[in-house]
Amino acid sequence: MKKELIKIIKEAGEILKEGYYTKKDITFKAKKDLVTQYDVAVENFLKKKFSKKFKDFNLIAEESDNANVEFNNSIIIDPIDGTTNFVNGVPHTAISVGVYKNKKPYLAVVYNPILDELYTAKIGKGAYLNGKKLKVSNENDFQKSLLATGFPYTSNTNEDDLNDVLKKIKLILPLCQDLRRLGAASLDLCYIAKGTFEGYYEMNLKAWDVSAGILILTEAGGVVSNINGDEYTLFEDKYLVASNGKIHKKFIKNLNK
Ligand code: LIP
Repeated sequence: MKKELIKIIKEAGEILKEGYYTKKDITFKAKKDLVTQYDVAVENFLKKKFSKKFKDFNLIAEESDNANVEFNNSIIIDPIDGTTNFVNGVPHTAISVGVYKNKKPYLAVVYNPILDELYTAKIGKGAYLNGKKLKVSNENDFQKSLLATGFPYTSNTNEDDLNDVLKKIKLILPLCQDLRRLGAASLDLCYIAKGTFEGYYEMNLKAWDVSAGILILTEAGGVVSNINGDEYTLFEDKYLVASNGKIHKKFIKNLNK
């Protein structure tokens, strides 16, 4: 299944790439939450191919109505993660696809066709970037750790969320090396997997933002949890906290100070 999945996602990458260099029609799903004709085109392409090839899986996708779709055995699709980057010509954007069996991650692909970076993972078989095995960093000093975060669209409309975003930045920033906001959650997780970042946290993520990145990171030796340090539950937990594992306890402690 992995080979076929990658082949299809690489083909879809051509649509993303074409769109990246073309003028786009932009509509707003909500304040600040963009969608273009390319998000829809990539999603439709993937759904059409997956429904033919992988009949045993339900398809859950960002631009679709997923109301009555069962999660158990599913392929969770973000056609363009980092849409704001995509629209503005920031080359940090990717197609993210996570395959779940009995609600557990099974296969994952995150593909940035602009930088030609293909991250893949299979449960128990490791994580790879363009075929090269990935391993998280060995840094265990929180003060020397480069972290990333994201600002959910809801923080622009919900004052409690905005206050929480600001509160956590105030807590974390003085304690770590620095804090990045690159704008694509799937890639943030891959960047920990390859040892670039030590950690990442964000609230209100959607399943498609992280369905693939979670497996890529854990297969590279990293850890994903909720804000209490317990198992992160897709579709349910408010916060996702991810790290190289070595700083995780400290990370959880510092986020909750
Ligand atoms: C976005 C992300 C971004 C995050 C936003 C949003 P989209 O996904 O990956 O990093 O901060 O909350 O979920 O909308 O570009 O697919």
